[in-house]
Amino acid sequence: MPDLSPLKIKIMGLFIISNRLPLKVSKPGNDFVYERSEGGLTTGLGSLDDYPDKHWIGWPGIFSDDDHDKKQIRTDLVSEKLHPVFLSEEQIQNYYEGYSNSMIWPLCHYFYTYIQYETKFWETYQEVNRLFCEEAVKLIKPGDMVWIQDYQLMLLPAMLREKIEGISIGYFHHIPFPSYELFRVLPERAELLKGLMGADLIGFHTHDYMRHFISAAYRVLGLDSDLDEIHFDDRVVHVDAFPMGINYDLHYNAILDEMVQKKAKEFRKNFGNHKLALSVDRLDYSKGIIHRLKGFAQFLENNPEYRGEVSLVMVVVPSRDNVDRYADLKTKIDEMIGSLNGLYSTLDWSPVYYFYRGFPFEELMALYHIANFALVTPVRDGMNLVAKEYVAAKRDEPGMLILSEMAGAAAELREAIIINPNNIDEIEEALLEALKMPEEEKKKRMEKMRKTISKQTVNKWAHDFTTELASIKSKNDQLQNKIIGTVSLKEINKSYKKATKRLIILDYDGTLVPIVKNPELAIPDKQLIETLRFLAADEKNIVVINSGRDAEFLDKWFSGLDLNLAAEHGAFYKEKGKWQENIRTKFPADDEISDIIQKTVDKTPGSRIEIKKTSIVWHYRNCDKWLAELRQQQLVNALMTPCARLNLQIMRGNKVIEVKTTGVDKGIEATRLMNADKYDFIMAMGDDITDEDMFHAMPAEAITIKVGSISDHARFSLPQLDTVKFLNSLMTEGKL
Ligand code: GDG
Repeated sequence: MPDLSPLKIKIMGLFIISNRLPLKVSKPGNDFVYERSEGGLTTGLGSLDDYPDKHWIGWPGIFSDDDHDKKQIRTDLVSEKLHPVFLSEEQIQNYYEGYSNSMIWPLCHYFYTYIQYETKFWETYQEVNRLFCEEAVKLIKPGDMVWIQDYQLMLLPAMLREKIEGISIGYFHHIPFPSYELFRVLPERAELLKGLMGADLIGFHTHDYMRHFISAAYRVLGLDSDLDEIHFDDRVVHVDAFPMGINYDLHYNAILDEMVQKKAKEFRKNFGNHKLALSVDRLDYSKGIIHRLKGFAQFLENNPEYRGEVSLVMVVVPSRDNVDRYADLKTKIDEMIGSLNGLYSTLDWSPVYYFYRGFPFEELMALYHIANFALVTPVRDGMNLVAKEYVAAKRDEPGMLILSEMAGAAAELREAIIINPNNIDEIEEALLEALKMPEEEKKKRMEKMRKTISKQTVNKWAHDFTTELASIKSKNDQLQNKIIGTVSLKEINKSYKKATKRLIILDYDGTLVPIVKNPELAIPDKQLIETLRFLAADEKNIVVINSGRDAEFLDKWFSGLDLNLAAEHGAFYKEKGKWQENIRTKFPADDEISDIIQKTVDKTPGSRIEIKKTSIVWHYRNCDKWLAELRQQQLVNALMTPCARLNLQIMRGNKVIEVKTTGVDKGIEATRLMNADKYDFIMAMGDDITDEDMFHAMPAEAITIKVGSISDHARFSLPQLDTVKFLNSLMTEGKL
């Protein structure tokens, strides 16, 4: 979690980029008519008062081949800070209906078999993402913040990062992010993930989606994460959950509006006295409409006393019904409702009131308000705002929400009656439970849910996201500033040259040689040996290799050079050709610790044990990540008590768990070296947590360098492992 303390950010422009602009454009006569669409997103983003200069980039929702018309639309919208990206019918067909809605959408909703793949879908998806990028490049300046919305634009973050420097980029995924087993199905899985990695912050509705994404980044791109941070190139990409909310006041107060009240009365009168279960969704297979109808049919069949008492009011908003899959779904819904109504309807009661059309906002609010229950049964849903809107719009009236556990909203609305929509019995039972629930209980549960959603509003969602994005940007900037470039190299060179006595401490694995799967193969090459020889030949220099390796290994490769060596994380050091002990506590002679570690090795393929004089190490570089994480926790738990008893410390390193004697670390050795003489240039280079002990032990003016990644703990970083090149340029004042 990044530091969210108030930031001194210079507020620049905020650019929202989404597939659609928040408006409808039409041309009934000679002139264009623009109608603003006031969805939740528009409200949330509109509330971001910290950013007065807000722009929106997106498709205007109208096709035109006429340049004059396009120019006109652009001119009309620019004063509203809306910037159109014009797309052809074919582009919308292939990028939106095609790749977005026939590949990504079914996959993210676990409808693997519904995928339809055509090469031109993917080609157009890339082309349209590029068009969005081109429009954005014309408008966005360094320092601006960009917030990209949803799965139609997954390639855009990386495209923008490449084109414009110094911007902060956020991406929010409104739909579920599936488990790796599903995501791996996508032929372009790596490209999509790399596209997203261009962002500084990637947001999801729930922690589950976030977890799936981090796992996909590891399995597809091999990217390691540290909790919610993924290291990518020389940046940190943050991943977090931001559950989207609604405009709470608007929905809570809706019934105070005269028009809504009028409609509510009218509807109540027309529906008669029976109880109403309400559902509102777009026509989509993910929404569980068929499951709901089956559940309701079973409820009526098994509980005849409720026939004539309870109706299902179903609002299905038309969507994509020119696509076969959707047309089939519609036919199935029509048939099921037809047969259900045919079977049970009476002259004054219908089991299902079915509306295949959208309702004006006031009517929708009236329906929410009079409905006794909301029956929300998606088989997968990113969040589901309808559930939240219903709870708010009921105001203080008792109502009840029946909610699928497959909706993101279920993570927050725990007081709802939670069901698995695939279990038709559960839908029937939930209806019975809701019908029989005492009024007081309903009121209590609805109130608790109202409290939750009144806090987590859409405005808070937008504010939380942008605040975190700004904070991450400033953290990434700080980290970027640490990367050794021309300016900092010059500075380091200057103090190197000026110095009369220098202490240079170098870690070995991951600093002088790359980390490889088999540590025996990590041996120094000729170039490294020559560089070290050259460095040590300067009589002003004391050069030390301070490593976790044992004395034998270091002697084998470095005894021919005029270097000081320190082995086993500072437990032993070699000076003037002789090994000395730095150990304060001896490692116990019995086998208790090695037995525990050996057991872990036996059940973890790819891992191994290393027994050194002062420590025993469990290496897991070659293991499956998930299994290694599990075993790591188990091992630390198992080691805790014996280590406390034997006065040993457990240390987590880079893909290792090391048990060692207390009071010895690389920092102790660095301190010993610094106390042994006076230096006017002290430098330490290292790549992992054990090296940070050295960094901490050093005075503030020392040159501490993190190699291979970026770090909070070192003054500088060399994100690529090019220590040899760096050391050479240090000595020769050359370039990096
Ligand atoms: C995607 C994700 C995620 C519906 N019918 C009418 C109407 N609506 C409004 C509702 C609500 C919105 O549409 C639907 O929002 P959902 O969240 O339920 O679903 P998606 O549109 O699929 O949205 C979803 C969401 O993004 C946000 O991140 O929650 O999981 O799929 O606001 O009120 N509005 C009016 N008449 C209707 O007939 N006026």
